[in-house]
Amino acid sequence: MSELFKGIGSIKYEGAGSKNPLAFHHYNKDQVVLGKPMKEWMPFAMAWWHNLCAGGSDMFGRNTTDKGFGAEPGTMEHARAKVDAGFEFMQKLGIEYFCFHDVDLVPEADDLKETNRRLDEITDYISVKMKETGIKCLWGTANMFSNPRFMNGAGSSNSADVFCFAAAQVKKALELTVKLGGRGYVFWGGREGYETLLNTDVKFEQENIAKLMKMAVEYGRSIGFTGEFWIEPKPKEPMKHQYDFDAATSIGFLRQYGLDKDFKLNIEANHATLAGHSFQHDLRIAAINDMLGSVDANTGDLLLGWDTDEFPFNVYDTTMCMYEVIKAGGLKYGGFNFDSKTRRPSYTHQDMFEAFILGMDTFALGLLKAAAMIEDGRIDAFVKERYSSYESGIGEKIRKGETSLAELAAYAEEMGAPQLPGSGRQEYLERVVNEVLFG
Ligand code: XUL
Ligand code: CO
Repeated sequence: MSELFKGIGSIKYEGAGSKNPLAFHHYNKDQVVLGKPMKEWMPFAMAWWHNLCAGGSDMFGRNTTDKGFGAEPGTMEHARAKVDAGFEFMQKLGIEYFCFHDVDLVPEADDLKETNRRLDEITDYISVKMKETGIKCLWGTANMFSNPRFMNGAGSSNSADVFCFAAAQVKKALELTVKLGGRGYVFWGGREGYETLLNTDVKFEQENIAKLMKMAVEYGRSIGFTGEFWIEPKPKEPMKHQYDFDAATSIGFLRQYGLDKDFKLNIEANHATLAGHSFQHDLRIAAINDMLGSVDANTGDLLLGWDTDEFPFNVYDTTMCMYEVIKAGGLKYGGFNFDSKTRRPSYTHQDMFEAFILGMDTFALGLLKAAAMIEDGRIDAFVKERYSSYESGIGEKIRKGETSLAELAAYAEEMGAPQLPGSGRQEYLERVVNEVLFG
């Protein structure tokens, strides 16, 4: 196998002063931060679909990037060329994990048996590459949204036959995830939602999605999948409304159907902002419910307002992300999957490398700055002080659940009017953040 990314060697850490576009300026994989090397805080992953498949096309124009890697697209030769390209790419960047959908790996055949045979063949090849390089699988999933058969959803489809096809894809994708030693299995419900309530039985559809997930858990555990299942919330796009709207909605769904023991969440930055939240918000909601499984690392553009899947660039966002991740004690099974693609005009192979370097450096800065915020201590101290009225007296009784409405009312009557609750000091706190970031 010959080198595909000629002229690009392995990417090294050169430090903040370097101007070399093909070097890390902040991501220093073995640098210890709060007791753990950077690479352990942030197991980075390459998304097969964006990096090896997406060619820069959009609704208005065809591909700008050549992702043939020397082979004819739509062939098994091309599928193998993508494996070669992917492993060379990950090795050069020091990326230790990848994530995949079934149909990212091979061209889908007309019948399922042939697609599955192709998947067996390609994963044999991927397994060899994994052994050779030490690169691992972070998570697998089934694409149940691209093929026209899934126009009304997969688990939520009105067609029982489509539901069966989805079940078959989930079964196979789980087998592949186990074969490749994946740490997680993702359900992103791209078309699990509706376009109009006029034709939709929401309750029935949600029950069916839960049934599909339950069967996936049972089957996955029966074939030795010991990792975590993750729902990846997203409010809309492609559907007008998607059932896994955001972290809070997905957690409610998992609890309602008894799936919360096996499932956690895969939080994607661009999905959180589409839901009208910040990335940090959905991470926090997941974390406080012990549901923070993994992260799809990207960013949207608030001026555009759709799922642009850009490489992370905003250090405030990655700082607040890593602040949540550190506070949650890190990700147990999960990682940071760059569900991100280069912009349409960034069409060269070098752009692919520079995009990952941007993402990894932006997260490294985020980790360093979040650790500094925690070590600085002013924000934690402020939050603690802000709730200090619950440390003693009547507040302590409320906190411990040792009081009643009648007792509180009597207390309030005695007190007269409470004082104002103390300034939130947002501007001060934001200045603290800036101070930590910029000195
Ligand atoms: C789509 C998206 C998916 C999932 C996996 O918005 O994020 O790529 O991550 O299906
Ligand atoms: Co994603």
